[in-house]
Amino acid sequence: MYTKKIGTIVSLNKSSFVIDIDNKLETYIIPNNIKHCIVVGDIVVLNNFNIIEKIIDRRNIVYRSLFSKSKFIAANIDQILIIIAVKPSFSVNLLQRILIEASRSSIESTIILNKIDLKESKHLNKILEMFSNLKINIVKICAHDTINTKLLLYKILKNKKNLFLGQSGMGKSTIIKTIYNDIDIKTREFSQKLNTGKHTTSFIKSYKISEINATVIDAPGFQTFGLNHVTEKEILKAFYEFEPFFQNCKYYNCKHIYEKECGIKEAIKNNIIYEYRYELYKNIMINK
Ligand SMILES: Nc1nc2c(ncn2[C@@H]2O[C@H](COP(=O)(O)OP(=O)(O)OP(=O)(O)O)[C@@H](O)[C@H]2O)c(=O)[nH]1
Ligand SMILES: [Zn+2]
Repeated sequence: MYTKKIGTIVSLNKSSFVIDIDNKLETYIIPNNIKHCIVVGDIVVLNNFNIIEKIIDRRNIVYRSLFSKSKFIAANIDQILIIIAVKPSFSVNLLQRILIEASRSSIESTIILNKIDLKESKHLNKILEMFSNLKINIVKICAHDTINTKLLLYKILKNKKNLFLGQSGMGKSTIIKTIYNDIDIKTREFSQKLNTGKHTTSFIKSYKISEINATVIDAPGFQTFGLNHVTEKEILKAFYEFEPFFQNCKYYNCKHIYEKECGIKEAIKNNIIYEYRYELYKNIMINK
């Protein structure tokens, strides 16, 4: 009999993928012709021979790109959590880039500040104040404090497919270990399937937290986030506080970079727009 199976890709490496079919994990080889087409979070149809026959239309796809080279991260996401930490220092530019990608793909985003047991610098406080005033959701945790981390994050993650992104060293793996139920059989089953035996962040993989009906997708830490695929209009959309001032720009196609009579520049002079945020805008527009 010809039976088709539908499942969600939970992990990928160069040659094989792990798929969740009705809560059971199965591993198959990726055929060469679709190697670069599938991504974690994809819902796919397998034929009798366990070959991917179809990728169901994606709600969204998160990726980064450098020149014409794109790196898919995950698909069908409800929320992006950007992990930063009190220490070591992190790139605000990178954080802003992820916020832009979230805005482009119309996915809500939350900043998770980890390691609040360490002392925050004045600079960090200023950055956090800026994002907070811009109505960007910030949640502060100490991943070593299991009870409170679970309490805070479970509320945010509940009933959602959550993508965790962040630079190396911010504590992403520690957070995932903290919120993930260690005794859940899936952990062991999953590790065995991938033949790692322990939790390492070397490729993108997802975990189910059944208690709260949530999925956590863990992507390896990275140092760059190219936005070559994002249009200038989409970048501007992420700097939504600029919008009321466009009408004061002399030129209808003002890019707010080289033009002199510019509503955005005027708003910065009048301390209405954060200069720091504008510098991020300028830098990202020039070096997408
Ligand atoms: N003080 C403090 N240290 C933490 C906290 N969370 C994580 N760490 C430490 O930060 C270091 C980095 O944590 P990881 O979880 O390995 O970081 P990561 O972001 O997953 O890094 P990669 O695996 O390189 O992507 C480890 O030494 C952790 O013990 C925290 O809340 N407070
Ligand atoms: Zn302008």
